[in-house]
Amino acid sequence: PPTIRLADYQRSDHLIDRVDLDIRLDPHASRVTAVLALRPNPEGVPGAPLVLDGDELKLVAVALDGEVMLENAYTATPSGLTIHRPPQRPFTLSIETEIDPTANTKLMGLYRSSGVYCTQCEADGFRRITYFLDRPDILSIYTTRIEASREEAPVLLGNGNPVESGDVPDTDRHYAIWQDPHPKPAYLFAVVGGRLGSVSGRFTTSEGRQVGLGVYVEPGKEARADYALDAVARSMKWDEDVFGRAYDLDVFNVVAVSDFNMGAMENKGLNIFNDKYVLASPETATDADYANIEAIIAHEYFHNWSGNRVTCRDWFQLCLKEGLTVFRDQEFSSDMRSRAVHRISEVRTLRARQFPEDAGPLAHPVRPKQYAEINNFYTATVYEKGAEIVRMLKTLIGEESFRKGMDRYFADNDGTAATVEDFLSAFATETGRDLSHFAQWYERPGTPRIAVSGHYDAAAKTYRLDFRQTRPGAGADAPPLVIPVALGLVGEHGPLDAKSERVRGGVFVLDKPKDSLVFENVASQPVPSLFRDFSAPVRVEIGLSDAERLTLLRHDPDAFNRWESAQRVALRIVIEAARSGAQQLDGAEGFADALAAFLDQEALNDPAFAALMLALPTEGEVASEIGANIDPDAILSARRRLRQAIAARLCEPLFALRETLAEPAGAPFSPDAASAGRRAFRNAALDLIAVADPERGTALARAQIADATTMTDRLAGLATLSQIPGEPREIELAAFAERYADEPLILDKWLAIQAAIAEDGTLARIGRLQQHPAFSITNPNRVRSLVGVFSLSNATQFNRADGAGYALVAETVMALDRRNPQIAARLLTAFGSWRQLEPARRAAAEAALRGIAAAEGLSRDVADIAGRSLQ
Ligand code: HT7
Ligand code: ZN
Repeated sequence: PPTIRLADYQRSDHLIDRVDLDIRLDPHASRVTAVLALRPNPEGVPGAPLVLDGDELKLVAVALDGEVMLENAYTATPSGLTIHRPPQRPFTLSIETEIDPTANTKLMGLYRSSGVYCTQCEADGFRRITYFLDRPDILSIYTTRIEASREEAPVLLGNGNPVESGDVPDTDRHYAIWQDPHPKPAYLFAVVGGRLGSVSGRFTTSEGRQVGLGVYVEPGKEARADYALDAVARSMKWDEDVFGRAYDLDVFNVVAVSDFNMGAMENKGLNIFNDKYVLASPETATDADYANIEAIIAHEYFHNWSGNRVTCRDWFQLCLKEGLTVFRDQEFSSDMRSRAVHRISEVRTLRARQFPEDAGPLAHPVRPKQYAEINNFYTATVYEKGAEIVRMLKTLIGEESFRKGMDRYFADNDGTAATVEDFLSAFATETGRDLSHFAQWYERPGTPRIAVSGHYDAAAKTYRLDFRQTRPGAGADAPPLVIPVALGLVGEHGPLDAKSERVRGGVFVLDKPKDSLVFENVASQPVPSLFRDFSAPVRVEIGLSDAERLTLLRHDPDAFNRWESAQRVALRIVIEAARSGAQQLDGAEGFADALAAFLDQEALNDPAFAALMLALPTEGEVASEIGANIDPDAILSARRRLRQAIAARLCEPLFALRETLAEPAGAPFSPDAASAGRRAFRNAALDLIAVADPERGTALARAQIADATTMTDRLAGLATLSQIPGEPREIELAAFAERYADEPLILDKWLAIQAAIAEDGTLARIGRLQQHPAFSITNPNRVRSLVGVFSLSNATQFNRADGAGYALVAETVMALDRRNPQIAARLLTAFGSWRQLEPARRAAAEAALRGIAAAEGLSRDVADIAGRSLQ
């Protein structure tokens, strides 16, 4: 497939000021008439042909300034419409196309999901609706008339504000007209038509605008939409309070659909969501679901400014909206919940998804320089590492300057399509700083490594830290990165008040390949606490002993580093045990004792944080830390042994804490962070009790499944039981499936639990589940829950030495490719770390990848991932 390069960016030769759409919805033959008000771009090439994008389109008619065009004046194919000699003045082009939304299994463009018409246009789906200049720097004002059978689609929604609606005389059809006054790129266009229930609310903006809020869901599920509606109102308020951003239309609607390629989409005034991220009730949704709904509602809403009012010039600038908006939603969730707990979960996500991506063949800069298929660049690097860059910028320039820079960015670029340079220049102007060096973060792939060594001079009472930064794969001439290192010193009895003139506001800026700093007045040998709050997305190499790390666990005022210290000790133990195979784990007892002391003092004060302390690094994190010659079986076994050692030591205290933290009978449900934290701790405790004593764990888990009043507890009981082979597990799994037979989103959790069982029988189990009525290859949520979870969260079975795990995923990729290439390609990214495996598995994974790469008729999406993975 052709490669598109950032360096080749050229302005469009034509502009589209207005778009008038008439969309007549029909299950198989929807008709779209687009009237485009075009003009030559004064900054483009005069007289250039007008080349409009299309994708699987059928042209019905085309007219220029109202006159039917002669056939030799244009060329139309399913993938494009070229007007050979467009007028050198403003003109209108009317284009009629016909589409079959029912046959649209790619879920891009206009499609039907459970009888509901909806659209998905990012990144390049609008061209599947009509011929267009489908690029984000073409901003137009849209008016949309939607028409449908009143019976089939009583609800008709579009972007902007509703202006008119009524019946189509002498038919069973009706229409609605929507007008969006804000110029937008085509990727933000949306319509919805269907039989939907809704809940509604109102919000008055800081500017006095009365906004009608609506959340539309499958009829009968309205009660499950209240939490999402509330999250919309809280997001609106937060963006006003924290970023000074008010909403700018009279309505804001959210629609939940059940077939959706990603989480949600920020179409102007009409956000469309995967129903998984809207629907919630205590009986059906877990605490994690509630937190995700809150975060994703906020994320899509925040795009209204970071993405919609200021959009991207081209898709290379994707991080400009996504990284920034992830940063904004992370801040929102931190304000709504516990900041420390949230930060830890952000870093866990980054390490689980982005670090491996950055270490493998799919690594790319946060702002890629080239792509073959843009849909493959909605990655953890663009989103999560992109957010970390914004966070580092804030750390470097300080809170006040950051807010001023953001205000300037929005003011200077409102209504335009911007670049990363525009973003940084707002902060450079505001602070008078040169940020060109900092901009390197957008350009270089790979996770930097920071080697640190500490030297205490007892006589001089000074402590020196030497830093050295390297980026894997970067040549010696590669410029160093600007890295904010938030740090402090900790002593045997607590934090030390030592000062260094190079540390301002608790932050040292490392912007050279090597640098040192000296703390004065250090009374005794300290332990350095580095990269507090994970102040930069780097790997740190420092030779601290377990004892030093456990000092940080006890005394570091930085909650993130307390947790991090425990993780580091656990990683050291697991990695050594995986390498040696030794049954005896060196240091496990001391670690378990430290955890016991921590629990004793703090579990009751902050159960959510305590639950995170109990969670050992995942098998994936251990593998990513080892980095080469990985044997997943050895990692699983070593990690299990450490869990057993900890569980044996903590079993009784955990049992007692679990009782103390039990909700009083009849207590009302709340999804808030405090209640969720108590549930998280109780369930982490249950899991460890079951490790120490499977019989007792089985009894407790079964009782919890039977008595649970929340989905969090019922599912946690089932998850614990799923790790204990035997009849009770199979009985409870079957009962759960029966109980929730009509709840696809709950059965997704049931599929996921089984896909993650680290046992030889899982492959056969998955084979059976693929035939189960709960599974469907046509629904992305089902595929992600079964095959996606298997590939990402079941390291030993996906990486089976006989290659059968790879074969299962490869077969699913191939079965999906024609139907939904985006989902197929995403599934295939599970092979991204294949080069780091031990030789036998590496060979098996490579063979599976080569088999896919050699297949005929691959989509661009899958061909791109397979090709890059093998590079
Ligand atoms: N901006 C959106 C990204 C997106 C997407 C969403 C649904 C289906 C296909 C999609 N392609 C790209 C979602 C977001 O990150 O906010
Ligand atoms: Zn986004």
